[in-house]
Amino acid sequence: MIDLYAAGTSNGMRARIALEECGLAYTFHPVNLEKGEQKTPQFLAMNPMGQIPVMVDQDGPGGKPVTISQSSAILMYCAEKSGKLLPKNPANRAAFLEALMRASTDITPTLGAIFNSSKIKPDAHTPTVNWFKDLWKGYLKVWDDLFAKRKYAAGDEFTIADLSLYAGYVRMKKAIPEMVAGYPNIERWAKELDARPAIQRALKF
Ligand SMILES: N[C@@H](CCC(=O)N[C@@H](CS)C(=O)NCC(=O)O)C(=O)O
Repeated sequence: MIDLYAAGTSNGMRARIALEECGLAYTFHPVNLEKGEQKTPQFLAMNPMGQIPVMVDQDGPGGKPVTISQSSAILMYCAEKSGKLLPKNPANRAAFLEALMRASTDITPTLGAIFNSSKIKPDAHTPTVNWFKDLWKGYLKVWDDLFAKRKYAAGDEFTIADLSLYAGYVRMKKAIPEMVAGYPNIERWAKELDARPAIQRALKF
């Protein structure tokens, strides 16, 4: 029995997409971030950082319960538990780890910086927002060039690196569509992922 506590942010989507794509049954518990539900004593007992997503697996390794936060840790956990979406060829592991970290640690924090600095004080932060927007565009240009040569984020195999990147991409596309426009190879890749039933189920927040 797995419980997922999340909201429809890129980090929340990343975790939910992982569960759906790995075929793991779970109960979804929506967390209202505006109401501060991530700061209640009950939530902080699961994740003292007071942030979503959090996953609780009553049937962790050795049959013991596991509580885990950090969207990319949840991605890895789901992939390892299900034996899915990790590179089969060990020679591809370095490229896989690189793609996963690029997607998880470059894309989502930059997206967060753009959203949060525009939200907090839009006028005062224009140069800051623009700096992060240029950073984002630079990252997407590199991904676009990569997708000209490879089918998926880490090469020929579809892995959780794709899921991580997709969560950030799709969140930005919904919020500021022009930030993902003009990258034809990314669009080709995203279109394929858009059509995956597991991803469609996961995005219904
Ligand atoms: N590095 C963490 C970041 C988690 C995070 O930033 N969660 C945000 C939503 S995307 C959150 O819960 N924000 C509410 C808050 O900080 O109070 C991850 O990958 O899961």
